[in-house]
Amino acid sequence: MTEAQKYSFFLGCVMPNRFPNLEKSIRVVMPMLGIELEDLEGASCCPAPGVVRSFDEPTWLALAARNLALAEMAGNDILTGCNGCYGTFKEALSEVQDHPDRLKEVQKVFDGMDITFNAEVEAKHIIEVISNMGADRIRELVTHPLNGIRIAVHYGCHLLKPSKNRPWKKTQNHTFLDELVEATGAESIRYKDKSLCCGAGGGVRGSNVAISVDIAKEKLDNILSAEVDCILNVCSFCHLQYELAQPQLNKELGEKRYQIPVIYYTQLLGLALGLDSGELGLDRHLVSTQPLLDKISR
Ligand code: 9S8
Ligand code: 9S8
Ligand code: COM
Repeated sequence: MTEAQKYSFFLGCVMPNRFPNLEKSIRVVMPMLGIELEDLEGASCCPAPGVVRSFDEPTWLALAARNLALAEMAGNDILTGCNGCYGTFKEALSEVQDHPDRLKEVQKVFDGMDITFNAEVEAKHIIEVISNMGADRIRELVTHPLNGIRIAVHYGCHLLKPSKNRPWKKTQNHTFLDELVEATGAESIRYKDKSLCCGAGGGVRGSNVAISVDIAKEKLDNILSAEVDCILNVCSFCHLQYELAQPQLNKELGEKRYQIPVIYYTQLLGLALGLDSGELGLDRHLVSTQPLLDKISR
């Protein structure tokens, strides 16, 4: 094995404030893969691409550059577990790298602030780092294969788009995440409109919850028809949407139709590495993960 890779871990807003259980699963599992996480002191909101950039692009760029600069000054690349944060960093980086005048513009904002930024840092998603290790390597590490577990994989929009500054193959039919899921022994199940948005991003959940939940309902209905044991995501905002939309829809319906456990990739991988469900924060979900855990322990 090559020497441990080290990253500045960027939390974003949703994970530490709403889902510290996901953060914990990342902090426990990544070191088991030889990835060291260093805290990024002083980080702010990324800021959210669909929200802040839509209102004030120069402010979005300067704040994103400041977070990137903190990692650059620490001598690390920046690592995030949220697709939205990933989108902001990828797009802010390509903006300043492709347009020297925009780099100068943010450097001017940092004048007198003890911040140096040369846009030399890279931004990675947790899934990108794991995917670069390869599904075969993950399969070798698995000690508790999750055979018989049926999973609906949700990639999320910002992980993949716009494709011009994403590292993945240019296709509408991505498989890298399904491969990483199947490396745990579980099965990734096809379902209708898999690449559809969860309905949360682009500021939709923030501005109109009813529309946002209606989109989520369409996804959830398709996932229900596929008869899976859980939804798997790699984005703290998609996670929030699937966790919150299900109880809300049940309340509106007056029946418990939507009870699909929603889990994050490092939680799934952690189970396959033999970690305890509590250690992975699986006991802290809004939609109970118990049916999934019961099936795994059978
Ligand atoms: S930070 Fe502030 S709101 Fe959020 S989680 Fe992900 S996107 Fe970036
Ligand atoms: S899908 Fe459409 S925009 Fe997004 S990445 Fe996370 S939240 Fe769900
Ligand atoms: C989605 C983030 S992950 S945002 O709502 O598009 O900013």
